[in-house]
Amino acid sequence: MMIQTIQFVGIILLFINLIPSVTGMTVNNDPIDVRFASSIQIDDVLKHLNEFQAIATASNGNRAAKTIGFNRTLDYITNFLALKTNFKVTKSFFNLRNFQLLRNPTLSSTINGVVKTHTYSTNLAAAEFYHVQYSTSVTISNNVVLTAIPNFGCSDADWLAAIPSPDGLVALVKRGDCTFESKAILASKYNVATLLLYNDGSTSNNMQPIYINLGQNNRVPALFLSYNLGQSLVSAANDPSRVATIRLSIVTDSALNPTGNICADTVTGDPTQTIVIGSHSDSVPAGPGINDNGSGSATNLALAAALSSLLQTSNYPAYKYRVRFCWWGAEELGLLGANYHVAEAKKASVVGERITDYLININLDMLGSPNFIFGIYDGRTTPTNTPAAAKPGSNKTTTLFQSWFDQNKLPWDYTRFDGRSDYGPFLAAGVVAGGLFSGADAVKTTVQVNKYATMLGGSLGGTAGIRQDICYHQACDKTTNINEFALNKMVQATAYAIETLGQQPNLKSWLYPTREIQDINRNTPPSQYEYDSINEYFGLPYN
Ligand SMILES: *[C@@H]1O[C@H](CO)[C@@H](O)[C@H](O)[C@H]1NC(C)=O
Ligand SMILES: *[C@@H]1O[C@H](CO)[C@@H](O)[C@H](O)[C@H]1NC(C)=O
Ligand SMILES: CC(=O)N[C@H]1CO[C@H](CO)[C@@H](O)[C@@H]1O
Repeated sequence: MMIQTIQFVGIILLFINLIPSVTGMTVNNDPIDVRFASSIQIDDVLKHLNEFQAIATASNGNRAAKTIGFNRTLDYITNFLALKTNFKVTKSFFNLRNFQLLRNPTLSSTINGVVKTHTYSTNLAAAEFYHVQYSTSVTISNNVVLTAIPNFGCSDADWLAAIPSPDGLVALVKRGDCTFESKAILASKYNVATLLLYNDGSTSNNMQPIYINLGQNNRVPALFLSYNLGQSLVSAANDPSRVATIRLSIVTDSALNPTGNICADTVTGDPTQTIVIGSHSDSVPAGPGINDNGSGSATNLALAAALSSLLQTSNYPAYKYRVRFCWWGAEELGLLGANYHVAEAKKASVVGERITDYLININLDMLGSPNFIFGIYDGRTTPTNTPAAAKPGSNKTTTLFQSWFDQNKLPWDYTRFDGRSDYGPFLAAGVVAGGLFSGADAVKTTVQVNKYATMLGGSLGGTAGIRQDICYHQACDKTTNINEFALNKMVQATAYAIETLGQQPNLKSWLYPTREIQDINRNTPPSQYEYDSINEYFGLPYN
């Protein structure tokens, strides 16, 4: 995985860097054609939001992945694209696994004939063990021998050194040194009956079991043990004078649900230089998801239709680059749609489908928050695992959005660029990213309200001390939860960004300036871990 990233950086470094003097407002000093930005109509966006609302109303109140409301959303998007664009539309399905405990897991140990039943509790301070998200099901009713994996179970060497060999046994592995996912992958490779992870006891906070998520791709049954329980089982397993065995059961619903991504490509433009505009098509189960993130999806649809008709206008300059609009499934469950797409692109060899064919990912998530900010992802603060290649371009994309708000005398704010939306997997794969965000559960500050009121006029300043979206992830995230003024500006800003990028004479060298990338590489050696752990997206402990 890491090798791939380095190769990608390598390819980028080969591009001749012309460093065009593009500020975002001109192309070779010619003003850009801004017909896209000015042609886009807020009503076209609102129309889609009303349709999404109608779908949710007719589908148990939401449009979440794995539900009929989500499927109807995908049908609506595909039908609209077929009717209103000449784009090439592709729907690709991936399997989404359920994870639901059907009953509490059980665990007992037998050491030299002494049976102990261990305590499961959702109160982690009282629990000796806890379930692991995406563990598979298992029932071990005969006594299966325990084996302790040396060190942290992070390398083949650790697993090969275990006595007895872990094949078919229950394996104990201590927290630390690598991600829990890496440990689980090795556990699966060495064919364990169950993986028992345990806390490391390094501080008083590291005694009890913790909640971890091994991700959709996990293939082993697993539990998480307290340090004390883990330690006592390790001592027994390592003591030749004792016989240590385990009985346990983990019963989950892990049914597979096919979930779709939709992408729609312009029929013109170089497929090896693609601009990807992404948004997510699912809502949370709690509500219709009209702001989160119907606003992004609806904007994406309106942009696709407007660009399709402009590009068929004879006097509108054709873009040198292909533009691909995508609607990712299952963002709310951990960026699964975008993650799947990027993972496939890393493996792909078909021209136009490879990760190296992507120049930039613009992400549209929440765009019409009622107590909005004009948030621009802050490209100066890419997550630490971002390859150098993606950094300068991400910062330039931030500046590009800022220039539109500045030209239009509108306020704006930087917003966190921490990888926790669908652009995360692209950025981690070395693709430049950027986008807009109108605010979720953060509180709008007095400073912000004053700034927005001064620049926009009193009532548009919003309300200090309340959240930017009071209906975030709730049933009230309906069409009434949209600030149309804010959404309108966000839509125009996005169209402007796409239009400016599309009209660059050499977008590749603008986004991937060789010298700056080399400087960053010289100062910061590439990070060791590939960013594809679901735990990292959610900030969960991962080692
Ligand atoms: C959604 O569509 C997929 C793919 O066609 C199908 O397998 C699944 O059963 C549908 N889900 C629901 C809840 O209708
Ligand atoms: C980001 O861009 C701004 C404006 O173009 C520039 O002043 C700043 O130095 C850049 N920061 C980084 C970290 O690249
Ligand atoms: C940018 C943004 O905040 N988008 C939100 C869309 O939905 C996901 C999951 O609900 C949130 O985590 C994101 O914050």
